[in-house]
Amino acid sequence: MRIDVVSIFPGYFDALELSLLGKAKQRGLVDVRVHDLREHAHDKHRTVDDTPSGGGAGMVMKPEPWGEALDTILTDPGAADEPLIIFPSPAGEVFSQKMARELADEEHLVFGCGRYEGIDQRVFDEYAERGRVRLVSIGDYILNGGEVATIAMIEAIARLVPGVVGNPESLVEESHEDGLLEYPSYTKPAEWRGRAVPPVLLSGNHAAIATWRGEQSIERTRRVRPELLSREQRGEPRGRHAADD
Ligand code: 6GU
Repeated sequence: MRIDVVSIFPGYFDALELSLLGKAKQRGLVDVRVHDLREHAHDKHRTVDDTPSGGGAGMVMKPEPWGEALDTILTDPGAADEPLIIFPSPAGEVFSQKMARELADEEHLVFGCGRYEGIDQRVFDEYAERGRVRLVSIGDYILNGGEVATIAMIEAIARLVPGVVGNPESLVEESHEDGLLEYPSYTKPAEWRGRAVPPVLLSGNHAAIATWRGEQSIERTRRVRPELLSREQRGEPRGRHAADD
């Protein structure tokens, strides 16, 4: 998978060199390239923002550096025919494990990280007319820019690319993969500070362990995230539910 990122703070993405993602990069499973938007600003101060048309607080990112940066990426010989451009934005559709699975099937993703009050709307309109564009939020709170959101999305997507996570079984047992939160985990010692590992986990009875884990998942989801449960799991008459998709 090829991933290009455009940002005025390329240093944020040094974090992608660490751990699993760094290894996946080294092994050529994900090819991440980070571009400094200011390389595409040609005045003396390499200006990327300006005052909002119509007035108001804050600054808006100018369209010209964005156009030049994105055109450079899209015309690179290594680019896919139809890359998907993602603009992280609190005004976008909300990122989820389901979206991560969809995006992990893409050949080429381009993330355009806005700062300030956002990017001139004509940039979205231009690239939506020429190809595929999605505005994506990582939740209902405000960050100062798209960089941290992009790192979160790249981590969630890249770990679903075949080969990135060593044991693919660990992917299916996680929170959100089956629409439920994950059951609690324990390891040795069997007792720590007077707290025992639940005896069923030491019983060797694999069916009983699977049943216990399933019950724990549903109980935890009901307590912390009841909206994730289907009507059936909540004990209501059956109807369609997003978790069944
Ligand atoms: Cl994608 N960007 C910003 N600036 N804030 C956010 C966000 C994105 N998702 C949630 N908050």
